[in-house]
Amino acid sequence: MSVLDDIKELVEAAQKILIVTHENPDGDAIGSSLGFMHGLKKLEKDVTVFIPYINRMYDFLPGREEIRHELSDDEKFDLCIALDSSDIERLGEGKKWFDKAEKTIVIDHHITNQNYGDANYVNAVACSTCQNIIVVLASLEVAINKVMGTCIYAGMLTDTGGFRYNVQSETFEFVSMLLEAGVEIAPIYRNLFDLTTEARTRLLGRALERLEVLEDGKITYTYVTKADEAEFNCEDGDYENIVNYGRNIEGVEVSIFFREIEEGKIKVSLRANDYVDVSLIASKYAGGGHLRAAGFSISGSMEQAKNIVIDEIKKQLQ
Ligand SMILES: [Mn+2]
Repeated sequence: MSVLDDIKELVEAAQKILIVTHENPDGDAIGSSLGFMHGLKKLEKDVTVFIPYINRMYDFLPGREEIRHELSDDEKFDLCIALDSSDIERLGEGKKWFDKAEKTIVIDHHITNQNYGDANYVNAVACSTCQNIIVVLASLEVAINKVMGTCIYAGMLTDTGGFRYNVQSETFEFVSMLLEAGVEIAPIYRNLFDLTTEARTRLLGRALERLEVLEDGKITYTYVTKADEAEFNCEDGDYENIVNYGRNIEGVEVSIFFREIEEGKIKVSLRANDYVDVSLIASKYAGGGHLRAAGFSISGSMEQAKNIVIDEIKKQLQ
């Protein structure tokens, strides 16, 4: 029996089904959860999606209002399905419910997946968990409709950075199926990539005004303070993506973004384009990240943080 048969058997045997996903859920986590919820409902299952916190950029997704942010201790589920989470710890609050469920299924696309369910469908070639959901729904003989397709497309779009990364020819065959189901892609793109708020735009404007370019155009940096965020009534996360504006300037290798978290504490975000390994400096300051995208916090004033970090980056450029 294939794992898809195992999943079918587990789903058929269950009535009350819980879907959980990883902490700090992204478009793929939320899209796959909602897309699969809509699909399982077609099989007349009683489906609950539990995600403690969701950024409001995902509010447009159909079924968003059904997501539960809390569960009470006496609730019981026949089956718990973990989506887009490579290990059980990443489920955060969802872990407890995964542990408690009678049976469990894991659907994911991370090559590092720990296969922690009773049945594990992990296809790491897929661009997203959402793409794997299309396969699982087909094996459950659920026809994808516009509502399911909209959620699934959102996950495929975000996990591939707008179909730039981790994409294969089959990715577009799956997208083609979603278009056949009636999915309208323009509003999804607008909601996820273009739509912003006044606060976010004003904070970005302040940061761009302050942008400095150093070392023959190879380094750029800017910053925002707590006072800036208060002035524009910013929400948490409104500063995200500012660092990429510097990175996108022609000739820039490293973009640095400083953000005052509290008095005497500065968060530093680093982005590189081609050859500087920004994870080196991040690990020196107990931060984390990847070769070309990393971050860490540093104690001191904004001026001190700027001097230290810019010096480090200059050294790496030599
Ligand atoms: Mn994913």
